[in-house]
Amino acid sequence: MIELFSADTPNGKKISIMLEEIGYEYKVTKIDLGNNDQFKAEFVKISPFSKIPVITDHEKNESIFESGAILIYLAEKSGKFYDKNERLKINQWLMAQMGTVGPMIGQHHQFHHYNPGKSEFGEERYFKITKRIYQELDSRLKQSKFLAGEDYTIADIATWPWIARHEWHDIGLNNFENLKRWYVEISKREAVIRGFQFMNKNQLPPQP
Ligand SMILES: N[C@@H](CCC(=O)N[C@@H](CS)C(=O)NCC(=O)O)C(=O)O
Repeated sequence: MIELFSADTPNGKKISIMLEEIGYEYKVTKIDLGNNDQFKAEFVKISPFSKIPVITDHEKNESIFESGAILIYLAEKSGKFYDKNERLKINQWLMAQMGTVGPMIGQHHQFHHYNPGKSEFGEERYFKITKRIYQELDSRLKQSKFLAGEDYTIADIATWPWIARHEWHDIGLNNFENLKRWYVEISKREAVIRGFQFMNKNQLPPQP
């Protein structure tokens, strides 16, 4: 049994989607970030930077933090979405999500969605960077069906929940034909819908 410590955010959804995709039984333990649950001593023991998501694999008595590391762990354990022959490509797109897509779009959420009007510089900077990321992903998806090649992998699972916040971004997913095609196709996968709803059964992936 896997226990998923999480919150209803793009980083949190990466792991519920993966667990649904590989068909593992899992239990969700909610970490209420607004209530500072992430700083409680018990949680910090398994999450040194006080961040969700974390999983505990109770079968092995092993806890894993950092969503990219969790995806790799679950992919290796299940033998899914992480083809041994394609790992060099998958790792690059996964690391690009971890180092660029998530952190930059996360800042766009902070300045544009949660705190508009507080910093013109921050709003402009992350709006521009997010637009660039849309363009860069669109270019990649013009040449390739999925991010790392012909197959759906953990790189797509890591990236998709960030684009699922497209309504907050005000960039216009409809203007990016290839990114939209990829987004819509993944949003129709049953496991993705179940994983997306892991904390709120009424949510559906927003369609462009
Ligand atoms: N690089 C980390 C980022 C995780 C992250 O930023 N989690 C946020 C929620 S999406 C969090 O737990 N924030 C709480 C805090 O920093 O206090 C990962 O991918 O796991």
